[in-house]
Amino acid sequence: MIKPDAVENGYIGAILDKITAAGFRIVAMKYTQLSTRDAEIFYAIHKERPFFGELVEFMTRGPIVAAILEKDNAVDDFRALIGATNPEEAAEGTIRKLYAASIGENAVHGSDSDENAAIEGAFHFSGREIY
Ligand code: FUP
Repeated sequence: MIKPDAVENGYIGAILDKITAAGFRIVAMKYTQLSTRDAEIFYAIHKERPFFGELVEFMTRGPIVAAILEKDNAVDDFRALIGATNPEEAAEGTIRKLYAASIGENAVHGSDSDENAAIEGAFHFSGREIY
């Protein structure tokens, strides 16, 4: 996902450019806004964390871009491309270093495993939206 902060700041094009330049193929994509229920389901793993309320508030405050990306070693390579969760700790040139302001508003989400990528892809897209 390209998160609401990056959409608000006009970074959709720049972020998609970095993603495709890094060799990812976009197999599904949509511009949409999460409801509170959507965000609570998507981030259910963080339900007990102190930042959960703020995370849901942030993720629902404006539109996002959701996408499924395909590449060999996609999960690890995408996490390397986006950088550390906290942009202050993200490597130079990574998407979060370039386009994110804080750990709470960090521009992009990437799946952390192939299993979660399948779950998260199915959360956003039906089979007929995947090419
Ligand atoms: P990541 O896998 O890098 O997206 O990071 P996590 O799954 O650990 O966290 C998901 C989201 O929770 C982050 F993108 C932002 C939010 N978060 C905070 O707001 N504070 C924290 O200390 C950790 C995560």
